[in-house]
Amino acid sequence: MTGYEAAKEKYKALGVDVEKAMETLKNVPVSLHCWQLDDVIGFDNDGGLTGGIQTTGNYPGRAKTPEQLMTDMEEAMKLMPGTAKLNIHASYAIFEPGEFADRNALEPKHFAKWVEFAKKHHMGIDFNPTFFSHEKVKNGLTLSSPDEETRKFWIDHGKACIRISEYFAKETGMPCVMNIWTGDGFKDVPADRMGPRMRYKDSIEQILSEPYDKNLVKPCVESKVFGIGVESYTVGSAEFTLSFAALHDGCMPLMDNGHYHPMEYVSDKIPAMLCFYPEFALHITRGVRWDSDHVLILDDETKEMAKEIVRNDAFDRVYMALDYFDASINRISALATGFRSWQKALLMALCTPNEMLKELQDTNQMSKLMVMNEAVKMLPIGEIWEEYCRREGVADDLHFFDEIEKYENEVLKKRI
Ligand code: RNT
Ligand code: ZN
Repeated sequence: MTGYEAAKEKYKALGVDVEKAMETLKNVPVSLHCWQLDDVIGFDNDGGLTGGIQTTGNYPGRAKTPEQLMTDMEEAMKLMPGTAKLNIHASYAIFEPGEFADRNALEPKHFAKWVEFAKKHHMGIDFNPTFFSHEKVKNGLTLSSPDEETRKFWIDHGKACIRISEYFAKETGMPCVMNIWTGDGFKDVPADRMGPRMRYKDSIEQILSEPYDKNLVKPCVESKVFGIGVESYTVGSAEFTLSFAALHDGCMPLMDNGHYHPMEYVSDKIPAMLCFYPEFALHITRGVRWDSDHVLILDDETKEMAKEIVRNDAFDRVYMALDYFDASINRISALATGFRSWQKALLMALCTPNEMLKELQDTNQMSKLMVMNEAVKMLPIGEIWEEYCRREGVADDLHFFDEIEKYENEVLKKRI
């Protein structure tokens, strides 16, 4: 009997079908963000990353051109089991030599190369208007700016992005989740907290008034508690975005688990949201003490979030996207490690005897529940993971880095 077969029997004794778990997992799309590979810089500006988020580190080999970014992503994808969906930002528009379009004038054609890439890899595409790293961010504000010209510019950007999202959905045959996040806020105590929020509300309403097919484009609004340089006040707070989504049909809320106070857990928010929202989106990341966007690893909260999606049977209601960026380590390793960690968390959740544990809770057998929860942690999930990687044709954990080292020596080190 192989290690996998022995492990499979152990799970079977608890009523878990690991074959079914692997089958389910490999078809669940997880949005893979291109921005880990170039430190969130994009191709439409040379001013670097500004606007409430920050990458740290200067590990060599950053992707500097669309070609490099795409090749790096392909390299990372060779190391990832499961199904990835491409996630890009408007700042990743690809222009012909000599061509340029500002954010308010972006068109589908500026993303044709991404569509080509997605089609080649049978991927859907998710999209994000980029409300940062641009000179028109005025005094830290975009959609909530009191300056009408500034606000209009960013509304027009949002509308252009709706049209581009619809183009992505039509081309790939998969709906496009379009996420609105702005870093709008204040460093110090504001004199008016409601005004910017009323303007933000109006701006998003104007963006969403752009005609689009609701089956193709899935807009969402991402909240945040604070950002770098905007420590005192964030316009798009949790209450703001949740209420906006609740009261605007077709607009989903997006929860990024780095965007709450450190003792607030998105794993606990997921089932609360499932009671009310037909669909919502997640940014899965790892905050270390704050919204530091560390690469996702298999830590307790990551596992707990996966459990809440799986045991509530919510794969078709929760849009899962990754969102981390670390510039201090090999970026391909970072991208693939985070994706694999989320796959592991989902696999563990799918291989958990959820029905049995729930029954213990419902019959108030809390002592036994604790014992069984601890027992489940020691089940041979590693064997199932290795089998899953084998079937998906990707390296196991112990050989994963060999590929990366090879690519680093042959490709990344040669980049200037
Ligand atoms: C920033 C938000 C946002 C970005 C990406 C690049 O705090 O999490 O989602 O990370 O849009
Ligand atoms: Zn995010």
